[in-house]
Amino acid sequence: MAQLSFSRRLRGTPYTQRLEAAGVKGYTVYNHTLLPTLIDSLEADCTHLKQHVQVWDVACERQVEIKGPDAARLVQWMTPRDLGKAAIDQCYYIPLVDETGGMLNDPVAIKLAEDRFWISIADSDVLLYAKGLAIGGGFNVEVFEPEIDILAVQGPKSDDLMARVFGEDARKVRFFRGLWLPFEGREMFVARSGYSKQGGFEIYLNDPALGSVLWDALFAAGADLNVRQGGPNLIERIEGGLLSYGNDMTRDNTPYEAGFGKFCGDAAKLQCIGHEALTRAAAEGPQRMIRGLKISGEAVPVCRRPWSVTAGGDHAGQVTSATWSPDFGTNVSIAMIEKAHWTPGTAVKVEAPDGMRDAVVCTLPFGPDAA
Ligand code: THG
Repeated sequence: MAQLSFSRRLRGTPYTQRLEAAGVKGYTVYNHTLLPTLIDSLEADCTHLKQHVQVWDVACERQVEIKGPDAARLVQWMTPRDLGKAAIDQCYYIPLVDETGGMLNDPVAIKLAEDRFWISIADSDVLLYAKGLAIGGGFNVEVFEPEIDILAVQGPKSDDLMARVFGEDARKVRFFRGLWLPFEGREMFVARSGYSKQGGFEIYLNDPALGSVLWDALFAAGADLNVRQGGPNLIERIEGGLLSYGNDMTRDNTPYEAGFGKFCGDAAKLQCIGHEALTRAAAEGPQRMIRGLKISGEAVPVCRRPWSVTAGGDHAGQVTSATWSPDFGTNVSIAMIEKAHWTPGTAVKVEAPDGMRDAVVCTLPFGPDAA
């Protein structure tokens, strides 16, 4: 397999040296930044995550800061999620959509003050988009990328590890809320969030010089908790139904197709970008939607481009993420499935690179009872 060429454009993080010293085996590129995806093996990484606690370099989840008198108005213009009652230090999963109602990103937004937000972005260039909107629309805001490098602590022993490093207050952080907790004489935003279903925290490190200090503190405090380095795990995230922007949904999809209807307010009232298209899409109802698919046969290869899904010879959708799940004893996948075939239990065929396979539509997240 060909290698990636490294350069300044492919950004490292304050944790990269530590990752490499600990023997990281694989990266992907996310927001032009290295993101570790393989430590030992996908299966061993997944099993460890479900049993212990892992430290993840997710500094690639870059922050777009929007600050100033028009900050709240600009953020609300960018998303159909109603942020009217948003509380300070709370996190909100917000679809960003364009004028056609197409998804541009699915970030976590944090309201830090009435006039200050972080948009913790998935893999697309929201900084440029927000700057364009602010400049073109005459918003009185600053839009910039602050020096914030998230380190995630994920897994069932996360509370114990965090309490040892950040104090007992860490246990009080509620889901999708944050507290400013002390570390090395600074206060850092610590939220109960992260890209796994195993529970955990995200530490918004605000001094890159403290990156290896924080890393070392977590590993020193967690030796008896079997702490290990990790990263977003393909198996765990597909089982848990966590979507990946650019893979499972793109600009071609509305938030309703992505299953984000619950994160959309009344688009017409919000006057957000795309409100006309979204109002029409909501009235018509989606024609396709995100689903799980259990795919038969032995372990599937990596899904590098969408795999066609058919039913009785008709187009029924596409698989965009897939992997073998040791815990469920089957291949699990995330797919965009057309309305005529999206009922859980529907039998379909998947055109995998190594041949046709039988598959069954099911709900997300995957569970022992999923159809
Ligand atoms: N954390 C932070 N920023 C991020 C991510 C993150 N930016 C990029 C990417 N991940 C955005 N994607 C997601 C996808 C799912 C979730 C968060 C970010 C997530 N979803 C919860 C779930 O599905 O169980 C529910 C969220 C809710 O109920 O509001 O956590 O991981 N900082």
